[in-house]
Amino acid sequence: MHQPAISHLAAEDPQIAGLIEAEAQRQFEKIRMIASENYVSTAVLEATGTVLTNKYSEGYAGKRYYEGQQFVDQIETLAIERAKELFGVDHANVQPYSGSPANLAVYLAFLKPGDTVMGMALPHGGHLTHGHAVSATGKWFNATHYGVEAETGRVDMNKVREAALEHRPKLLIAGGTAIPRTIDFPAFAEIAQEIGAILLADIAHIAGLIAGGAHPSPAGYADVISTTTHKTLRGPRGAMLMCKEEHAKALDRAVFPGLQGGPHNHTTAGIAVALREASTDAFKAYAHQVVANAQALAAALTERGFDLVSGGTDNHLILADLTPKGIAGKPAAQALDRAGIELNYNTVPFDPRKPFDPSGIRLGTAGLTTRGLTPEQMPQVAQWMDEAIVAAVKDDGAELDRIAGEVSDLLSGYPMPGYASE
Ligand code: DSN
Repeated sequence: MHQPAISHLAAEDPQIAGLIEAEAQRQFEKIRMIASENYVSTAVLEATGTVLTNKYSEGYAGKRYYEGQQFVDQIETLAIERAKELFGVDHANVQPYSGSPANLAVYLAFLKPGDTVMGMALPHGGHLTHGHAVSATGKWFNATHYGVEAETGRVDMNKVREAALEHRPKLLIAGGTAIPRTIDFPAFAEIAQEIGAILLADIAHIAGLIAGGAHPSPAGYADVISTTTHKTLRGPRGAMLMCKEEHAKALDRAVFPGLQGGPHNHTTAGIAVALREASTDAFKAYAHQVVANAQALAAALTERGFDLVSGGTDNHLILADLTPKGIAGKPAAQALDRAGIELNYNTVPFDPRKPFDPSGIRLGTAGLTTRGLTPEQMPQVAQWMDEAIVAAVKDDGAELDRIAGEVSDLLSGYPMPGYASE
């Protein structure tokens, strides 16, 4: 059953309630390894499902356009103060609806259409909003990109510097969505300083690792830090922007009234709760365990002949090229899902295949670590993955179902916040 219970919903709308219950059970039974997903705490779930959803609050604490902000102001201020403390920044804005609007606010704050930006290429691990051609950021700005080296799967900071000196972007972006290695924020800052660019560190994937001390922080190096709140940070779906004091006004204005209307107050409350959780010793241990699990899983996959981009991982994320396994990413991801192992197909750097049918898979350990799995169990996870891929190649559905049963048996012993097995 979903926790907190959804009995009112079940009475009012059994169809939707039934689907939510089914989703809760699905999340309980699967090893969820989509690298951008996690399980929020029951406290975060409760905060996001409250009467705060009834309230409009355009503006910022103390300067709202509607009355009745006595409590919302306090909630948003708490979220901001917790973010500032946790990440060691001068200023935080907790209103962006999600990562893409948060990044767009940075463009609005610092750039004019047509200005040059430079981010990591999407097929090399960047994000759509880092100037990809199909994104508004690629259509309205002059986007240039850096990537990883074919031999190492890693970014060569000398090449980033050369490209930055050639293109002289006004905005340089560090970070992305499929980067298994430590991001060198000091080196990015040095380059940004040399060319007079604003440095944006997009830490959406690694925010929880940074909060827990398991990845170096961009605070003190980047002009602006953007992050979603729902990945390794383990909060509700939302985003934050953090910056040095000198950029606070420009960023706040870009978020509201530049791009958004009223903030989602129920999400703000959930973010505040998640930030408090992320400041605990238990969360620090969690962040380090996420990395330990990813490294143990990477080692076990390598032993089984998986070709990992960059040869392993420093964080929560693993990117594998399945070409040596004789299967493309999409059919593999579909077979793994049937086998109870959820991840996504993904392009790998220099992928000869198309993004909708690429060569690789991307996986992460934030969710399975929240469930309580440990490095000792990662060889078993790698074995199931390997067996499922062999079964997919042979089109052996029965074998996939056998693995799904074993996965579900294992996970039945690991509680999931938000769900109570009957
Ligand atoms: N969808 C997110 C991810 O999976 O990394 C990025 O926006």
